[in-house]
Amino acid sequence: MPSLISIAATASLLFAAQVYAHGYVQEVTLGSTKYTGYLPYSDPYYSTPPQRIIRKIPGNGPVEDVTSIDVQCNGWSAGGVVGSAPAPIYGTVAAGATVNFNWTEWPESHAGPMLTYMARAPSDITNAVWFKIDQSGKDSSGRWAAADKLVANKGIYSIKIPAKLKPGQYIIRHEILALHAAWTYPGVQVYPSCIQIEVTGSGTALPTSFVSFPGAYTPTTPGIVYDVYTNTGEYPLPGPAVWTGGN
Ligand SMILES: *[C@@H]1O[C@H](CO)[C@@H](O)[C@H](O)[C@H]1NC(C)=O
Ligand SMILES: [Cu+2]
Repeated sequence: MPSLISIAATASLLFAAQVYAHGYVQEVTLGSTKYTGYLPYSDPYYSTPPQRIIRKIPGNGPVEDVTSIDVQCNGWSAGGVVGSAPAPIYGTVAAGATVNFNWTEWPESHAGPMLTYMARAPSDITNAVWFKIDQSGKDSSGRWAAADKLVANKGIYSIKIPAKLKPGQYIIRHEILALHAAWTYPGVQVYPSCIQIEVTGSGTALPTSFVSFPGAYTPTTPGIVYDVYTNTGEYPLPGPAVWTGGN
């Protein structure tokens, strides 16, 4: 283990994290291999930073401007933390395998959907290169992917890498949209996480339509603006349809 420069600074930041109580992906399991996520309250304090497959994030707080570059991979560009900066390594996973995202304790108040995109690398990920592989909003009994199901499942959300996806390097962009203040805009809280992977297998499928981040969501997109307290109707999941060609 690399040594911590400042235990005290880390401890006080961890305390702050609990006070604000939002969240991020702290661990990801690709098939059967577990990878620790980028831990914003301890990784920066190591003299030799641990190498992660998840791109750096500024903390456990949200991105609230859906038109900002920060919405891509979770950054705080005003504070000099560009979430889209490449991570040093990537994980390996077979097409068709399960990916488990392990979120830090998610606040019950933060209701909203969970959506997962991928982009094939290398590419300029500010272009329209993203396709959606999974989404989960509100079910017919009013239970949300986050927080209801996520909390019941001990912070784990699972997806599958499309089984016929062409092998190669990709970025997974997994996110929660917290809607507790989204009756107006700004209000939605975006919690994206970008994970670098190499997909193995013999598939040949690739999607043909793509969206960009920023771009896929606008301040007037249904589902970006949504009143969770009074709207008992179906939740309109924002972004494109899920690409099913890889299954
Ligand atoms: C999620 O990650 C944390 C931190 O590594 C770990 O303590 C916890 O057991 C993990 N949760 C599950 C359900 O594996
Ligand atoms: Cu919060």
